[in-house]
Order: sequence, then C-alpha cells, then structure tokens
Amino acid sequence: MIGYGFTEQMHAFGRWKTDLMSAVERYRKWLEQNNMIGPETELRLFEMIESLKNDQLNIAFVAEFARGKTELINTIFFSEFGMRLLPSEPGRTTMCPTELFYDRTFQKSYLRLLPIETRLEDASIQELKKRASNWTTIILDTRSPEKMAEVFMEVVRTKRVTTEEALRLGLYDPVQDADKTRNEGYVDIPKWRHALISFPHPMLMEGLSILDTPGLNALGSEPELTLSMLPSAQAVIFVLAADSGVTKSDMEMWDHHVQALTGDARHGRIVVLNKVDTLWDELKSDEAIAETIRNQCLSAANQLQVDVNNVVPVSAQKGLVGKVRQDLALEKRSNIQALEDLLAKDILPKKQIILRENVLSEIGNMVNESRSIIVGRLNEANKQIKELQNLSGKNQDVIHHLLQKTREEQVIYHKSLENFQISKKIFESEHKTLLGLLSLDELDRLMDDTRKQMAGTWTTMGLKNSMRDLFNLMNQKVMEISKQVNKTNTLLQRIYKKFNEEHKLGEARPRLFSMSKYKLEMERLHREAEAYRKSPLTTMTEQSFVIKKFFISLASQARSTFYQANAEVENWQKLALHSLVSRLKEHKDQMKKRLDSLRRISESRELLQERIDELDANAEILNTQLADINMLIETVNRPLDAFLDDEKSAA
Ligand SMILES: Nc1nc2c(ncn2[C@@H]2O[C@H](COP(=O)(O)OP(=O)(O)O)[C@@H](O)[C@H]2O)c(=O)[nH]1
Ligand SMILES: [Mg+2]
Repeated sequence: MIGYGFTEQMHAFGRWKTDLMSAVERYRKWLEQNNMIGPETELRLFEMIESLKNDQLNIAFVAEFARGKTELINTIFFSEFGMRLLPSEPGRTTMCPTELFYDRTFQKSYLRLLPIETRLEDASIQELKKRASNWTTIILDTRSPEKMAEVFMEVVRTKRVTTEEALRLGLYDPVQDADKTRNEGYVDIPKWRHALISFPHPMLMEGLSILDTPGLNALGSEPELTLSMLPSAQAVIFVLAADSGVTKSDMEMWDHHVQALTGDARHGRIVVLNKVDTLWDELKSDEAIAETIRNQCLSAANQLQVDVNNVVPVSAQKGLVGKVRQDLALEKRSNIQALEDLLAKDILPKKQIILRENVLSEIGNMVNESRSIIVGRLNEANKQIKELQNLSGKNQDVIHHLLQKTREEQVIYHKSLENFQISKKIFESEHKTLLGLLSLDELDRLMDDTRKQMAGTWTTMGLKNSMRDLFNLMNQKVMEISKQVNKTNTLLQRIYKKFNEEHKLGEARPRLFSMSKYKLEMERLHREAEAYRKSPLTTMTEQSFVIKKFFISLASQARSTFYQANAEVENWQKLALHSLVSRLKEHKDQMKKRLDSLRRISESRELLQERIDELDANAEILNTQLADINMLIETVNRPLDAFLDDEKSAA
C-alpha cells in the first residue's frame, strides 16, 4: 500500500459518523435528564441516529462495456482478497447491474439475482427488491475468496433465446440488432436482470455501496438506472479505455447518462482513462510514454468538455496485479493511487458536508430551541429574585397588590390561550387541505388512468402523448400544492408573530415547509420524460414495450417523490407549532409557579427569604444546564477540518 488511500479515508469518515451519532445520543440524554423530552422528539432523535447508521456512500461506475469498470472495482476496493474478486476477463463482461453493499438486516452474506423474465412485470426493480421470492439467493462462503469469485461468475451469465422472446423482453431491436442474429433466429441475452451482493467487508460495513453497470444497451433498456439509481449516486465514475479512445457510443453514454446528471454540485464526477498499460511501449522512453498518455487525457477532456485534471489515467489491471503481488513499482506505475486520492479528497468531503447539513437541519434547531428555553427560565428566575427582593421590608398591601396583578395577568393569559386553540384549528384545516392535495390515492388513480390509456394504444405516438398528458397533470398538481404550501406557511408565520409579540416569548421560530426539493425532483423527471419523448431513438422504431417500461420507472419515481412529500407534510403538522406550544406551556407553568409562591408569601412573610434562596439555587442549576448545552452546540457545529485534524493526530 502506497500513501494514504481511500480505504483509510473511508474508515476516518466512519469514525466521524460514529462521533456525530454519539453527539446526538448525548443530546438525547441531556434532554431526558432535564425533563425536556417528549415522545415526538425522542422519535425524531431515534430516527436521526438510525439514518446516520444506515447512511450510504453510493459510487456508481458507468461506461460502455469492456472499459474495465469491474476491474477498477476489484483494484480499488477488493485487492486485499489477493485475487480478482469480480469477473473481469475478455469476453466475460458484467451483464446485469450489480450492487455491492452490506445488508445489516440479513445475517448471511449473499448474492441475489433477479431473473431477466421479471422485465415482463409491471413492478419496478425498487419494488421487486422488497419481494424476496422473486430473487434467486446464493449464500456466500466468505472464508474462501475463490468460492466467492466462482459464485460471482453468475453476473456474466447469458442465455440463448429466440428473437421473438428477446423482442418480447424488450431486449432486441430488429433494426439495430440485425447483426446479432447470426445464430439463425437466436440471440444471447443476460440471464439476470439485476444482482445484489452483500458481505461484511469493512468498507461496505462503513456504508460504502458500489454500483457496477453493464454497457449502454442495459442502461437504455433499464430506465430505472438512469432515472433513479444514477441520480442518487454520490459519485459517478465514467470509464474510458486508452486502447479504444473516445468512441461514438462512449460519447452517447456520457451525454445521456453522466452529463445529464446536472444540478447538484455536490455530485462528484470522475473520468478515468483506463488501460494505459496498452501504451507502455518498451521501445519508447518513459517521457515519450508519459507524453502519449497526457495527450490522450487532453483529447478525452476536450471531447467530454471537462477539466483535464478530472481525467485520471490508470491501469486497473496492473494496479490489481501490483497490489496482489505487492509489487510497489508496478502499483505506482498503474497510477491507481491518484484515482483513490481523488475519491478521498473530492468525494468524501462532499459527502461529509451533506451529512452535516442534514444533521444540523434536523437537530440544530432543536438544540437552539432547548437552549432558549433554558435561557428563558434563567431570565424568569432572575426576574422573580429581583421582585421578591424588592418586597422585603414592604407592607402586606404591596404584596397583596402584586398578587392581584399577577392573577389578572394569568386570566388574560388563559384567554389568549383560547385564542391560540382557534389559530391552531385554522392551521390544522389548511394543513389537511395540503395533505389532501398530496393524497396518493388520487395520484394512483391518475396513473392508473394513464396506464389504461396506454394499454389501449400501441403506437409510439399515442404512448408518448399519454405520457405527456400525465406530466402536464402532475405539473398542475405540483403548482397547486406549492400554492397551498405558501398559504399554510404564511398562516403559520402570522400565528407565531402574534403570540411572540403578545407574550414576549423570545424568538420562537416556526418550522416552515419547503417544497423545493420535491419540485426540483419533479422538474428533473419532467425533463427526462421530454428528452425521452423527443429522442430519435424512440421514434425510429415502434418500441411500445420499451416506452411502457420507461413510463413505469418514471411513474414509480414520481410516486415515491409524492410519497416522501406526503410523509414529510404529515410529520410537519406537529413540528410546525411545536416550538410555540412548548413556549406557551412553559410560560403558563412559570406563571403558575410565580403565583403560588406569591400566595404563600402573602400568608407567611417568613417564607420570603426562603423562596429567594430557592430561586438562587435554581438559577445555579439553570446556569449549569446552559453551560452543558452550549458545549453540545459546539460539538455539533465543530468544523470538519478540526475533526480531520483530530483524525490525523490520532492516526
Ligand atoms: N490491458 C488492460 N486490460 C484491462 C484493464 N482493465 C480491464 N482490462 C480488460 O478489459 C476487459 C474488460 O474489463 P471489465 O472490467 O470486464 O470491463 P467492464 O465491462 O467495463 O466491466 C477485460 O478483459 C479486462 O481484463 C487494464 O487496465 N489494462
Ligand atoms: Mg463489468
């Protein structure tokens, strides 16, 4: 091993996550100790920790077949097996998309395979993942890499079927694939549609998830890959090969499947120029070879229109050989380290930022909220101490007067709480309208209608029109929803403003709902649909099957977006008023306590000093709590660099 590889960085990242989880856990304990935790908060913190535990770093390898994707995966992630773990040999290329990860819910290591015939079903791969019965499961013997490698050969398996069968499965195009039918009416198609591999490899256990894809054909015929799997990958690694240069199909792949993933700057994209060993000419000087490689990178960067520094020349195969044989010179020459460095320096920090933002947006507010409640209590205690100190030496009338005044305040406050109940009802009714607009039943009905309409139409034009109609309807819906979101947000802000001002509650801030994430996703799907609708590929031939397939993926992606929005809106009902409700309750409790102590003092003057001492002691406790929470806030906000420095000095 040379230098500081991706493996080490990945482990450091794992430790950082553990640190974050224990900070959240400490906060939960703190809330518990201070009697400030309700079942909702408890649940949210629990979910936060769970989502950190389940968090994955998704890296997808995309390229035309035989560029060396699988070999790269072997070299970067699995070289310590001392062999080639995943099949990468001439003529034996990965035939189905393969996901490698660690499944915490299943005790055994496995390879799960989805038969290609499931393409005929309406369910998406995402849905099929939930149905174990559709998959063929092979348990892995992790003690023997050789046996594992043997089992993994399944992912390259093909089967020979008649052209009619292939056509039925949408895997054969009479025009484009004419040359494939050399075997008189028979073609070879992948045996499996999708593969899932889970085993307890340290990096996979840390949350790494790798997606290996076959070439362009599979991507084209499995729209779910393009529509949901690739966009959700944290990093996409696009692979070119030095011996084939940038071909037309490489460009097609880049344009459509990689370049198209625009928008989020936090998505890493790395271009690899693989197989540079094919340029290692013994009759040439090292400088001349380096020059040739450099030129190829420049030309590739030029064609793909990326910065040349983002094109990494490597030899996956020599890298693997170098690592396995511990031939440092060969490993170094393979330049695989440069790619690992880029992954570590570019992809992981981006991932950390995303996670931190998620955590902060979830609990940052909560922690600040807890803090201002403590501050409020402290202010109240100090106010009361002053009030009581002023009373000493005064006559009974003054005390009675104060008691009277406080009682009046309490009555006014209770009246105002009744007003709050009215505001709350209005909010709840707007919220209900919003939830109704997001109803999945209605969406499903819409999609069902379109599906029925499509079933009756077999022309490409007709199918495309149905798809366009559906998207127009969905766009309308999204607009309606946005309007209702704005209306509900405005109402919420007004309620907060009113009660904040009336009762000087400090800065209780409403938690507004944001549609932007969902809107962006729907816009992306719409763009995909339009691009698909207009692409020449789909107008050339009557590909009703392929279009239906595409539609199903698109619809299921849209549905899951609606589903998420729906769940978030539902959850929002309680969160929206939470801050205000807890302040109002806090205020009510404080008022009651104050009144009680005044009443007791009015009955017996001796209690005055006792009560002042009690309040002093309480203020002391509150000060400690404040110091505690300040420290917690510091931990959560601790900059990433500080943490990475810790890692370095610990290493
Ligand atoms: N010369 C050379 N061949 C390679 C290299 N990487 C992969 N290959 C070969 O290229 C072929 C395709 O590799 P594979 O990993 O299956 O490509 P994939 O289809 O993109 O996954 C196999 O025969 C590999 O042995 C490399 O760095 N140098
Ligand atoms: Mg492969």
